[in-house]
Amino acid sequence: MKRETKATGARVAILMGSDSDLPIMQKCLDTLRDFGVPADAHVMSTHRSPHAVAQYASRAEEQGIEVLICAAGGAAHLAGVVAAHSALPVLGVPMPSKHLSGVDSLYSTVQMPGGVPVATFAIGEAGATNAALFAIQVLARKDNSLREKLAAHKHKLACGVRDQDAVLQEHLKRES
Ligand code: RP5
Repeated sequence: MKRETKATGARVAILMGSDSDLPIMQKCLDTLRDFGVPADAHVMSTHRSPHAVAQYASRAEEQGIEVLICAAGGAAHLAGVVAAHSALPVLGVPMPSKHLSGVDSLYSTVQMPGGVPVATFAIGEAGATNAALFAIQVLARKDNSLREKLAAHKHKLACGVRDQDAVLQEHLKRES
C-alpha cells in the first residue's frame, strides 16, 4: 500500500517500529508537547513495512520535518534505514527488548557504518525524553522562544535537586 505524506506543520517526526514502543515513546511525545513543538508520530517498521519507511524518510524534509526520531527494539534497524534515506538529523532511541533488555537495540542502533550517522540515546524512557530535548535544542538554534523554554527547563532541574538536598540536610540534622 502506498503511504501518502502530507505536510502537517510538524517540525519533528517520531517513528516507532511497533505500537508496543508507544508506552515508552509517550515520554518523547509529552516532552515535545510541553515545549509546544508540533510533531508527527507513526508506527512503521524496517522489517514489516520497509516501503513505508523508505517513502516517509525520503519525503520528510520536503514535508517540513527538521529532525527525525526513530525508536525500535531488538534488531533495531529503523533509525539506520531512515538515516540512509534522509540527510536530516536522525536520533535513535533503543527500546528495551524481551530477551536482551535492549542491549541488542542499543548496539544495532548505535553501530552505524561511517558516513551514515545516527545520534543514539539511552535505552528506554530516559532516551525517549532526551531525544525530544535534543531535537528541541536543534530547533532552538533558530528559535528564541524555545531557547527560553530550555533555560527554564534547566532551572527547574536545578531547583528539583536543590529541594532534594534541602530534604536530605533536614533528615541528617534530625538523625544527628
Ligand atoms: C521492533 O520489534 C519494535 O520496534 C519493537 O520494539 C519490537 C517488538 O515489536 P512487537 O513484536 O511488539 O510488534 O521492530
